[in-house]
Amino acid sequence: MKPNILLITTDQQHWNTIGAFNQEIHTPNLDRLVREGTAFDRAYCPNPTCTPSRASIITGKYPSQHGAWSIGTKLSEEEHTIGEDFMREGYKTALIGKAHFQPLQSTEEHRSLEAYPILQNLDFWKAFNDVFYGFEEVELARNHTNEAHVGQHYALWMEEKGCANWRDFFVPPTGNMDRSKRYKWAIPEKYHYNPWIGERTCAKLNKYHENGDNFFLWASFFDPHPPYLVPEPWDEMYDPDGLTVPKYVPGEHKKNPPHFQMTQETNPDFSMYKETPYGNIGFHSHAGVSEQAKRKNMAVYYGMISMVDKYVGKILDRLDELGLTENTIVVFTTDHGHLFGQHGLHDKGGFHYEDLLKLPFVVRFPGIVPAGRVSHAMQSLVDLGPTLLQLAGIRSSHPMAGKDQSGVWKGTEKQVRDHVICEYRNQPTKVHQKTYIDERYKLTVYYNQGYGELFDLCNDPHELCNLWDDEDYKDTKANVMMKYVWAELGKEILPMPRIAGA
Ligand SMILES: [Ca+2]
Repeated sequence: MKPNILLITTDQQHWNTIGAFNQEIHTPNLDRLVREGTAFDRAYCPNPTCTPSRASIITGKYPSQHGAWSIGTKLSEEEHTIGEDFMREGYKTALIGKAHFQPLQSTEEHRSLEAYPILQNLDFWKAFNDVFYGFEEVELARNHTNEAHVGQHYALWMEEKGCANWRDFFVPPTGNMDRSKRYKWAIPEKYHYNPWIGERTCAKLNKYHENGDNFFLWASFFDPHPPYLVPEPWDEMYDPDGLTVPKYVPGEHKKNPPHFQMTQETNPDFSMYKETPYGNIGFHSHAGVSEQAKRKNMAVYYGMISMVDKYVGKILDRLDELGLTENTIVVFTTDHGHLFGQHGLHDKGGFHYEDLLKLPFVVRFPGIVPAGRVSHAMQSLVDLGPTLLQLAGIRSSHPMAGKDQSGVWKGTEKQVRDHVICEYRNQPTKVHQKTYIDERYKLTVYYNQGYGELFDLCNDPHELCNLWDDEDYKDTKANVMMKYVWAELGKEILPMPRIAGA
């Protein structure tokens, strides 16, 4: 019997936000997955932003290979996706929630469906039944909390549910919500996109069960990505004063590349990093967030995660009710991490700390993937494609850069990778960096720059001491640099096998 695949992702969830490992947060359903499956404590994104990382999930390639190198770009429809492999083998495929494979603006040359104004043409989405990047059925939205990008299937659903005034809960120009409102979102929970994703995912499960179909189904949640906004009671679930807030160590950026220190200034001039009309994520002042604001942000961020957890629970319950649990591989993860005060930084950008690159990552496959185990084997989101296909007994028709982790997930192999690589690029030549991470060291290089980062994750797990210019680490740096260059060569894709002597 072929296994089913249920991929559940959040957006921008810090690795240490599962209750089973962090007593300050309550996530009973994720804890259940941890109990019933294997949690990986060294899983990484290939890029700490949405489009590049999400495109890596469905292509098994790095952003420098699949071409969607930054947000604001588009994954080419020519790229092969794992959904196409699943479809070829008779699987039903669907994506519910956030795609973000395409940008918010469309041009003649680079057409985007996730763009204005088609994003909000509800009749178009009502009739939409094209295959989208290997997903036969998609039900999409594009807004994080109250953002004006609300539309597509989520808006249709709110109307179907009788929420005629849905525009009241979103900011202008789409809606009329006051932009200055933070933390408590007036939208009733029943109209929030979490129940929408939960309900529609369960509806797909019902249908697949009824028809006896194998499936590759992606439930793609939007939270806890900022803005920090969640309906009651979740906004007040956590007492801000009861949380351990991340610390900034004064002076910690002294040995870091210049953009780190600049974030701590009140009015930094980042203009030298900009070579297109589009800005660099995170390249602005991060200073001036009060202790009180940091606490409240964190409390609401945790509330957003706990709310997602409730709807993850509903999906897991439905698997149980339909008798699908035993034969379904469930993977829970996120597209990248989040900074909420660590190193004096907020949100994301070219700051390759573990907070941003490392992910929560749990796999459940009863009887096949050991239950209640924590594995230290390194994982990357580029590995998801090859691994899921392997577990389904499907050979991809196209080569991928990711590694087959199926033996590691099953516990029959200790590890298949001794490093991961994370890429980040916001401009054609500037803000172009890559990070190599192995068991102990993390090295970050910047295109055409003499500066960089070397952290010893064993002796300096909080990444406070950059060893890049440290004379005592000169040989170590040269060694790690060599390994990084090898890793770059090793991740190259062979588009076809060599089939002849000449
Ligand atoms: Ca994201």
